[in-house]
Amino acid sequence: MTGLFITLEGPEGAGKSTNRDYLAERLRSEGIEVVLTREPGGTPLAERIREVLLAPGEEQMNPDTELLLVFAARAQHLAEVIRPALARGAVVICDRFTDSTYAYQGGGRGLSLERIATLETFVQGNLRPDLTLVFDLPVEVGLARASARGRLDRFELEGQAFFDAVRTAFLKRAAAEPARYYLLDAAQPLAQVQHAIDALLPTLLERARG
Ligand code: T5A
Repeated sequence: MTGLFITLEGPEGAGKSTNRDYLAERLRSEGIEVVLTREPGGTPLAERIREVLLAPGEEQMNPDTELLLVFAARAQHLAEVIRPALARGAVVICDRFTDSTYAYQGGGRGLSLERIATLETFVQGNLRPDLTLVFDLPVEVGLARASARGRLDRFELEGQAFFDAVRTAFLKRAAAEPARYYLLDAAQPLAQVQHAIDALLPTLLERARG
């Protein structure tokens, strides 16, 4: 039996964490085993790598270092959490995954997409999400939501051009593979975003029950 791998993606402050919890609750109330996790992070060791990635520091992080740290955390997360959960038939809901690498390190930092694809295959083999929800919204709306929470992390300190490139990369990936991506207008009021998620539930339940 293999489970269902769902990822939530989008720019800063798009509502991924809020709706990750919402989706998990809806599936659990139907008796489905859900493993809720996030990237970078998801295991104690991967969370330590997350701290390194997010902490602003005096020494500028080289983009290749950033890319390798993201995939190092992912290798640990896959081995310890994601693969075992999928193997026992659970639904894994992950707040960000490799689409974020294509968007932030590829789009934002301008690293080669081929290099990212090489690391993706090295770390994941042929594992890819079954479904990816992309929470799309104007950059300034997302950043305003994120800044309302207080101190900004190393990525949130980037400028408008970086986040425009991130958003464009997500939209491009979603357009290129419509069967895997489900695009949501995350600028809408939360109730409407969750209404759109509800519309997906019958399909998700069917797939989760195999
Ligand atoms: N990263 C990650 C990479 O560079 N490469 C990678 O490969 C990976 C995996 C991780 C950072 O790491 C980078 C990208 C990121 O910069 P993170 O904390 O996981 O950071 O990601 P963030 O996007 O920074 O997380 P946020 O918490 O800021 O955004 P969320 O989760 O999208 O938003 P959420 O749910 O916390 O909501 C933010 C606020 O908006 C409100 C919520 O109540 C909350 O206050 N809100 C709404 N308000 C109005 N209307 C709605 N529809 C709303 N939805 C939510």
